[in-house]
Amino acid sequence: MEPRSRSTLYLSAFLFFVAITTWFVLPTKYHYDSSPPYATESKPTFSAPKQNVWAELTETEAQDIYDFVYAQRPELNLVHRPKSALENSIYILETLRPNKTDVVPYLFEDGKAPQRWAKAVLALNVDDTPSLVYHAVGPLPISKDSQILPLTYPFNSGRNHVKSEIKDYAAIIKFGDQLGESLADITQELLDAATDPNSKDGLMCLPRPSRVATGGLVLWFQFFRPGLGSGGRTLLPQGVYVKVNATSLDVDDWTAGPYFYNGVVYDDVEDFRAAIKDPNFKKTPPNLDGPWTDTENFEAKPAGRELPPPISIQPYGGRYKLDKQEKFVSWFGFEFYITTAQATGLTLYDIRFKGERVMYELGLQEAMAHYAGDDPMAGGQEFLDTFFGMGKNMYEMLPGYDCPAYADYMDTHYHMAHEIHELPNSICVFEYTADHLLSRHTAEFSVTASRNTYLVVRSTSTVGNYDYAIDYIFYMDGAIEVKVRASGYIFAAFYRSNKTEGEDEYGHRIGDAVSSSVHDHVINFKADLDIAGPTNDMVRLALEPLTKSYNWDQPEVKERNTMHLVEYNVNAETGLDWPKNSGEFFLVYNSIDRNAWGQRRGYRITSGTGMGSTPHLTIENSTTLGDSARWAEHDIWVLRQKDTEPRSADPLNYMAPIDPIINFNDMADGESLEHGAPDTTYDGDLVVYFNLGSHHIPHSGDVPNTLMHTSGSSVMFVPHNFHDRDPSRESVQGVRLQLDGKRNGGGFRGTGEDEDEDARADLRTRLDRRGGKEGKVKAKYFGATYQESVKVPLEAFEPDLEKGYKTERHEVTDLGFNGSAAGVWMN
Ligand SMILES: *[C@@H]1O[C@H](CO)[C@@H](O)[C@H](O)[C@H]1NC(C)=O
Ligand SMILES: *[C@@H]1O[C@H](CO)[C@@H](O)[C@H](O)[C@H]1NC(C)=O
Ligand SMILES: *[C@@H]1O[C@H](CO)[C@@H](O)[C@H](O)[C@H]1NC(C)=O
Ligand SMILES: *[C@@H]1O[C@H](CO)[C@@H](O)[C@H](O)[C@H]1NC(C)=O
Ligand SMILES: *[C@@H]1O[C@H](CO)[C@@H](O)[C@H](O)[C@H]1NC(C)=O
Ligand SMILES: [Cu+2]
Repeated sequence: MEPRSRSTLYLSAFLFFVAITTWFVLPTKYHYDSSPPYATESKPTFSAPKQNVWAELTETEAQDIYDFVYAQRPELNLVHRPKSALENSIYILETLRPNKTDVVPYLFEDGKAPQRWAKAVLALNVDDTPSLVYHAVGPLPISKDSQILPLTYPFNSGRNHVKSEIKDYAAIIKFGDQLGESLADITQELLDAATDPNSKDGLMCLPRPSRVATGGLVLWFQFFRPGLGSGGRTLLPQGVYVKVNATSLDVDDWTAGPYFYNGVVYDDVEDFRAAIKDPNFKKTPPNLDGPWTDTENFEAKPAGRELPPPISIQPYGGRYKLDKQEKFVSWFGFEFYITTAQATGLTLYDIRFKGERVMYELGLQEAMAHYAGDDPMAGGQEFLDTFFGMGKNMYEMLPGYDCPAYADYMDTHYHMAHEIHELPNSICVFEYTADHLLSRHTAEFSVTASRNTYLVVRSTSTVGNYDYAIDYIFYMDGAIEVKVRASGYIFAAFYRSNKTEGEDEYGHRIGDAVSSSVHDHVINFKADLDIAGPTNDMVRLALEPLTKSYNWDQPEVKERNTMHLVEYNVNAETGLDWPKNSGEFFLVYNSIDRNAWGQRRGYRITSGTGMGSTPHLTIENSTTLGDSARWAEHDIWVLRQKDTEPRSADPLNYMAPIDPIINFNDMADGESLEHGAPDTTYDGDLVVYFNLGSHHIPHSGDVPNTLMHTSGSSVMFVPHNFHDRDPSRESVQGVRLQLDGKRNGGGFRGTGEDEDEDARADLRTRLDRRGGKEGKVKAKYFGATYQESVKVPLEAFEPDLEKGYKTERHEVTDLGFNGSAAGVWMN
């Protein structure tokens, strides 16, 4: 790995916080696990029941694969670290996740572990065009039986490669620098600055690539101020745009122009220069950097800021079990494995609740941000963030801030361009007790309350300007929530002051010369539901208005306006949108299993605890996206499970939107979901894809950064007749206060002398009788309580971040092709 310089800027923020040591009285018993929250050694006592067959490649495996591929493919002249896109190399190396068909016998039928294979993305120069080519290498460990095969089965295009029109990323950046420098007179006049990529005040001239239907590559360059202090460059677009015809593979053939400024298109640079010299030329104010882009205010002293806020502690230790080696988690009946991939970050596998299957797989597929606007940058801008790597950009968590100080952390590793990269403490696992209850009830002589404690698995991916915090949350009733919150800098548009009509058509003005730039975030997840087993049905259970005459209503009420349940089967693969007025329940039922009441055992899929219903893409048939992200067009999809359709998207779709390597339309193609006789070819195993995200209309409060509560969205999977009763009753912790009742009634009976014998007998089996006469209230706890005072070490609420933070430099992507799935060019 490269040597890295320590970023002191990042940590200095925390020096401001005043640590206050708190001593609780009577530290008679010291339960607190005082190992630092960054400790990586796993508790040796717990191990996963099976091997994590989805686990990322080990360093040894990767090394063996590199050696094998170099030896087997000498004709490719593979280099370790390419200096240009025309050198051949093994770009990405990671686990090729085994087919579900091969894993299920291992997990559930004592079958043998599936073969282990690797996925290698080779960066190859094919006919002088850089291409990324998927291969499968295996079985592992490398032996005489191992092979290198083209990997095509996961891609419904039938191809295993995508061509890159970006032959030479460094040349594009250099072209932009030179273009910017050649326009120094213009930028001085309009923006009061010149292009200088090496100066902290110099402009940058950066491209938005776009592949046009005619087959050519067009780059729209725009000037940006660098925003070095904060990283806030995306708030600083400058409103001067240049189109570059980059169709030719030879950069010397590229041509610049037309130019766009203040709503006017100029054919070439001479027209532009002439117009500027015209006394009637209308300038629009530039978008200058300043304290407004700073993320922190270290100076503000409103009342209250001198004290730190309340935080959560965990004095007696966690109740989950973690096998860090196998990345296996067990908590109050939930069990699952975790793995990671460079493109998609975390995926959870084999999620069970109280021994029963709930999901085979749950994980991110793609994260899109799609913009709109009347300028050449915002008007065609769209990001598919797996291309930049939602896993590769999963940076270290800040203990005490990203996750509670007591959280457990796991590292991730990935293999790229013949290097192993470590992302330390990039996954955290912790329990948290909400500030609100899971259940409560007050009766005449009693009150009962159950705490809402849940388990969170969290990671944060920073893709350029945006940070996505992704949570998988497990609740004691068997519910599972997937939640995404985003923060960071919006990608703003330049605001032209000559706008007169429609000035708020694509966002709000949020500064002197900056518009908030409306965009849709649509973030796709896969949930391979196996509700009590793989054979499932999906239904829409609708609550519909009804006008009906009931015989018991006669003669007074001839017809009653009321409502009732109507069930609709989902018989074929389709996309669904959240119903109006939440008027339908989307349910996945086991096809055979019933609960004690004869009801099909199921889970409901519902929009969860976010800013409202989770959205899909507003745009129909997006010009920019082509066929690269058709999953964004509805909220929920239900499809047949197939080994040949492991994912809804591929990162390389970003490079070939018109002819993507995976076209989701061809996956969701209306195949029947009916199963059993007479058609026995389909076993009823279905997969759900769902979208999180937001229609983001940023406003003045998104500056400097978008806030996590306004960007939050979630989908929940909630048991629906899955059990006979609420299973959380066995797990929750709470209290029942029994008041000194003197008579029957009130929901729970009192203990008065006037009760008849039967009622008293019943009561004795349910409650301890109140003891002596000393108090009026008896508190009866279910689950353990805190028993003694504890001494809480400072680390438990204010981790020493200067000591614990391991990362020395974040290799955050610049949203260019360099460092994306399209290649990395070390120079
Ligand atoms: C996984 O399934 C696909 C599609 O059936 C098949 O082509 C491939 O060989 C399988 N992989 C392994 C390792 O068996
Ligand atoms: C591309 O990224 C690599 C790795 O971060 C870096 O060393 C190199 O300087 C970058 N090249 C350009 C042209 O930005
Ligand atoms: C772009 O440049 C190519 C040559 O590199 C040329 O063939 C093509 O006509 C140009 N396109 C336009 C729209 O000028
Ligand atoms: C202002 O912008 C509009 C397009 O939004 C353009 O048609 C017009 O020519 C511009 N006016 C000036 C004076 O730049
Ligand atoms: C989108 O494409 C579909 C299928 O070709 C078509 O039916 C629909 O009218 C299109 N909508 C728009 C707005 O282009
Ligand atoms: Cu946004």
